[in-house]
Amino acid sequence: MSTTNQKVIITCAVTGAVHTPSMSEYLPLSPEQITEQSIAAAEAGAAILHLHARDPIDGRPSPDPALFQQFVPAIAQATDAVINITTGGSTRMTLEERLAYPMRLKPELCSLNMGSMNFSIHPVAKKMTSWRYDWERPYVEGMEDLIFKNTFKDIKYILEELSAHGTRFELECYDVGHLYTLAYFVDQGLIKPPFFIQSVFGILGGMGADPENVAMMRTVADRLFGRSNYQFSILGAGRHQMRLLTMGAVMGANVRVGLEDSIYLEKGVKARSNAEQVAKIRRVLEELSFEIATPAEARATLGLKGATAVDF
Ligand code: KMH
Ligand code: ZN
Repeated sequence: MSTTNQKVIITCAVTGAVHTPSMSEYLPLSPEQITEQSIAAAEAGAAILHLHARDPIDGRPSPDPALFQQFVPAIAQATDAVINITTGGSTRMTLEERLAYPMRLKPELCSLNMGSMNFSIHPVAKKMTSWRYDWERPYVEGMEDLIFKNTFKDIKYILEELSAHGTRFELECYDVGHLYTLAYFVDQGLIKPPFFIQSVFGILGGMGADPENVAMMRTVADRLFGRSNYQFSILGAGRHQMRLLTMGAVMGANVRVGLEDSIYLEKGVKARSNAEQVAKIRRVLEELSFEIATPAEARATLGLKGATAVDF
């Protein structure tokens, strides 16, 4: 059966750990900014909010549970969007740091990165003419020599520890091999359908944002899992964002936007908020007669435990 008539779940990744404050003045950094932009993104149509924390003093990515607590409960109180907490953190954080807040909150949904890889935006440093904070330049340039570590043991640990609390996963797949890694964990009985496969295109170190790669990921996922056992979703980094998401939706995928993935709204125009990107993809999809999923519909589709089962 075709799944292309299904409602589209919009995820918004609000701030992330890739972009730095000097790259966009609109990137939310403080708990207040993250709260305000998350609520606006949900009001614009995002059913899922993917969240990282930053130090309010200088905007550097932080795994500190006390910082997360300054915005996550406030967002949960103001919206019914699904709260999705990163377990990827940043390439500089230890696994223990990355899991500190997810283990405390026991959210409905967490990201889970399906392999170790190079993951870098160091070429952007050459284009920057000034930096707002001292940490930014070494942070961005240093990515050239860092590994985003997600070993089989790490993935197994995250699956075991968080599944025990009923948390499910946004499975970040940056390459076709990551689908086979997911299939391995399915075989091990560590994860059950429906799988929420976030296919990530256009990250330096992962697969490129070519339409053929979207088709390949869809084909391999169909073969490994069967279409009725997974939800496909598309993340296109940087300038690829809106076009790749539109292509994905036509293929029956859900979509992810947000300033974590792109600071632009269109060529040469920075997004002034996360909500602007949500509103844009929503506009495009509705023009194509797609319906947008509510948070309740996203919960039902992804088999989530519900917001009342989270330790806010
Ligand atoms: N930054 C994205 C490409 C995570 O937070 O676990 C992937 C991501 C990782 O969202
Ligand atoms: Zn993230």
